[in-house]
Amino acid sequence: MIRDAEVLAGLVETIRRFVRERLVPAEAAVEQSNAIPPAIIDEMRALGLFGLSIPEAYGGLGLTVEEEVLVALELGYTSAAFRSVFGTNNGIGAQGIIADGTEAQKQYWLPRLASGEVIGAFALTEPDVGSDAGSVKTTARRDGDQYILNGTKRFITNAPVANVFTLMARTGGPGPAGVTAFLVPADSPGLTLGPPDRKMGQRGTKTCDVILDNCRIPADAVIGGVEGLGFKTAMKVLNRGRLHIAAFCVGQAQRLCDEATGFATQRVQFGKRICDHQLIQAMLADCATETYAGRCMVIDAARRCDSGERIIREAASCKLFCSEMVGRVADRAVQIHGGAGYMEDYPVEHFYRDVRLFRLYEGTSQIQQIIIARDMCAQG
Ligand code: COS
Repeated sequence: MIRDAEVLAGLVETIRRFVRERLVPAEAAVEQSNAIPPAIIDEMRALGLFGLSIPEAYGGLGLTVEEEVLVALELGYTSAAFRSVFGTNNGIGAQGIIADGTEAQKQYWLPRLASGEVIGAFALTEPDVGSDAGSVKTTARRDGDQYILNGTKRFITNAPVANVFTLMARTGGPGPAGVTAFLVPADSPGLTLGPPDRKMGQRGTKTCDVILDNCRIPADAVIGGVEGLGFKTAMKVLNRGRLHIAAFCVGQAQRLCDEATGFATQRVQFGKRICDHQLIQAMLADCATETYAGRCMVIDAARRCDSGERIIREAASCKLFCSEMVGRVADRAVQIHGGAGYMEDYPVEHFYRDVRLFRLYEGTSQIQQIIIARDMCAQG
């Protein structure tokens, strides 16, 4: 749902310019330094990027899902590491509070997340708990007016810079119903961080373990104040997150299309530009067609979400198709570049590595297939 077409067009255009004029030129430096320049982070704050999806009542821009998807399509045009700076504040690090938090939790955390004063992160995955998210092993034991947390959370995006974690821990029996969501401040006694993860791609994105060793937090840190709802909170967060990731993948695919087309129109082999060779044309056309298909499906799913439809299956379908699609597009973009595509001098080299993650996080492709097929069978 687009609330005010003119205001949205202005926002999208501002973000488009920021991405293309400030972020794209900084990509190579981020690859080299494995860090986002602080000046760029300040500009992101000034643009309101930390609060895109946080309701206006709590200091954010309160974008509808369709508006958020249109912004994500623009953000996807540059290295994924840039989005990760503010991605968790809009997505997995804030949506749990927005969906299920108490009014006091919203009042305290959301304005701080929206301004970027506080960085939020989402701690669900553990060393032995990945796809089977309902089997969380981290424990939370009530002790008077506190909980005591024990366990390890793994691959937590933005953990090295986070101030607060939406963290899932077990308060009850086995399975999803025994999981509770907590808001755990990073400075809680007993919380420490592991060393930075060394990843295949997305250089500049910070992830590490979060270790809880008799970590004490106040009892009012339970999201929504009720135990046993944490798995459902996590699933709600992931539904919207999956749609956002899907739109971001389409943005990445668009960039890869443009890089491949730019190269193919310059490079000459066998006496003509390679874009005039039909086998190259086939790859370009497949890239453009699949990117367009992804764009259509994420906008459709976002509109359905804004109109109140249940979009669990659609969000999973978008995540599945768009993350797999951008992998194929990246592969073709490297192929069109030939040997040059394997060299760091061309952006397709790191995009190829970067996009591999989209098929893994916020639910693997196989998990999306399970969600889709289960939903189909349940509907009869
Ligand atoms: N949205 C809303 N509610 C959901 C949901 C969703 N996407 N998926 C499950 N639920 C609800 C179910 O309706 C069920 O509720 P009831 O108990 O009231 O019936 C409850 O949650 C338990 O669901 P289910 O029985 O389906 O749980 P499973 O243990 O079988 O697991 C999957 C379901 C596999 C879908 C879940 O574990 C999952 O998404 N895993 C991937 C985790 C992931 O994405 N990790 C990435 C790390 S975060 S970056």
